[in-house]
Amino acid sequence: YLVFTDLDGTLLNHHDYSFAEAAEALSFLQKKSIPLIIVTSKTFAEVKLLQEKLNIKCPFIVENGAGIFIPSASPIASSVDCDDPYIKITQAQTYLELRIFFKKVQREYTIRGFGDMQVKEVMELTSLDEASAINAMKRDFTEPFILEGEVDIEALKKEAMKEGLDIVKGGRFFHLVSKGQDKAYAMKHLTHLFEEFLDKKMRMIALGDSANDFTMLKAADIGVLIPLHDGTYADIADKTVMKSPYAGPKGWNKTLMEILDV
Ligand code: 2M8
Ligand code: MG
Ligand code: MG
Repeated sequence: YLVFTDLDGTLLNHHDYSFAEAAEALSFLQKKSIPLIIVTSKTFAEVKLLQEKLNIKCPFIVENGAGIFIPSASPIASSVDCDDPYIKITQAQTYLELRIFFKKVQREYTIRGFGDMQVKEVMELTSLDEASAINAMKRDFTEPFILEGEVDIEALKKEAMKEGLDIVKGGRFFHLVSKGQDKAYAMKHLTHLFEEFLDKKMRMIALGDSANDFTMLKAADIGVLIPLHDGTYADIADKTVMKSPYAGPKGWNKTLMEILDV
């Protein structure tokens, strides 16, 4: 198995970003050496720190699928001799390109992105502490944004598509992303690398709670939809996806333990 997981509202509690309730399943994965692959809207800087807290050194996927990072010390990277601590795989447009588009459409749409905000504002919107908010603002590929007043998000999406971009919805924010560079795409890409390296077929388990996770949940062998913090489920039109009974890390833990038959 490879376990792919979203963070906010999935492995991390929506309110305080804690993963304490997932301790049991986390240590089971460690014990069995099952790779835990983070697939998130968060940035490289945010995930790097979290990996240290989780004490894992697995490859990970940042900014909604835009970037895959493989620690150069991991076995899967052993065929290359690399000075950088991480090998980066990406086909996404850069943050600069996205910001140029963003500025242009701001003439017509009342949207406000992380690039327009001070650290304080990001802290207020996310309840992240200062250091974490600063890390969330270190974007390489995608722009989280909020709507101010009436915004025709479908029309904006069409504008984005014309430039090879797209808009997806996370837990708190909309995200301007590169078209096709989504969580499912990155998950499949990384799984393929594992399969080539290990020379065997891997089964993908994927867990997530929001619309930006749907492609990944559908593409996995086992997709798990975690309920939102209010107990309701995001509206996924797929009967093959399992529904976890509890929100956040509690549901993550329970459902993963069931799947792994512990
Ligand atoms: C943003 O992502 C979340 C994930 O679903 C959201 O849209 O609510 C990202 O910008 C991420 O970098 C940040 O840590 C997070 C904080 O809530 O928000
Ligand atoms: Mg989430
Ligand atoms: Mg997410």
